[in-house]
Amino acid sequence: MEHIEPNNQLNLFENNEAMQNVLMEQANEILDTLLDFKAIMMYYSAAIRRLRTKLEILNTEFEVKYQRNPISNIQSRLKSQVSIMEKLNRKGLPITKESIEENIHDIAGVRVICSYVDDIYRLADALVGQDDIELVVKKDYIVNPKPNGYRSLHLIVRLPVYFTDGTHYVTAEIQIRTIAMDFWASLEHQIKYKKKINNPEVVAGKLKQCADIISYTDIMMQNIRKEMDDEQAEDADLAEQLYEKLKRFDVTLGE
Ligand code: 0O2
Repeated sequence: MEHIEPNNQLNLFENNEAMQNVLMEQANEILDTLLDFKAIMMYYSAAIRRLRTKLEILNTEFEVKYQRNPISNIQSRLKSQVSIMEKLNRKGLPITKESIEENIHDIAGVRVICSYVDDIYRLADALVGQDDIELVVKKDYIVNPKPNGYRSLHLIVRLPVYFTDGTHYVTAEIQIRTIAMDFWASLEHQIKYKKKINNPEVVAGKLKQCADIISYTDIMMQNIRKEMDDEQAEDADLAEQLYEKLKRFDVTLGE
């Protein structure tokens, strides 16, 4: 074994200690960054919970007033850290707390699935009309579908979330679409990420055709429902009207 003079041993020890300090400082910085990131994600997670509650309350209100749930299902997700990094990289943006908050608007994502197209707009208007919701961007892919046939109403909203250190304003993306539009989008999404597709143009053509059929069906279904609603309103005698009112008492208020 190599013999180290006592003086050199001391140097080595000091060097090791200095090295350890540098590593500890670096680890400290990395942990601070990660904790910053965790705090941001906590704000977005809180925003999702606030939005879900708002949507659930609107759903109950519609049920009490009109005996019909506009919302069939609510899904939500927090964008993964890897996806956030990928998106920033793709856009050539720096990976910092500020850059994330400024440029990525879909970290908090809420998808609302409705039965009918008119419910989508009624719900969107009711939500955006609330005092603490600011509409940042609205993309109406129902009126203006994407060339591939994608239909959905996208809202980027900004809302406050309250913590002990104050109020934080965060953005969230809300996608609102019908059950049929959602069915289409999930298949199209799966196909998009498939590595090998035989005849991609043929598949794209078929998907576009399905999207158009779905859009037609959505409108037909909505018209049938409206006709039924109108008939019911016109024909109901007093006994039926009383029965309809009594049914409202059965609505679960979500307490
Ligand atoms: P994921 O995995 O669903 O989150 P931006 O987000 O603003 O940078 P863009 O394209 O301007 O990008 O936003 P846009 O058009 O509002 O679309 C955002 C999201 O809508 C997508 O998120 C999808 O969820 C959905 N979407 C948009 N176009 C399509 C489509 O053609 N097919 C399907 N199936 N979904 C679509 P991400 O981040 O792409 O993916």
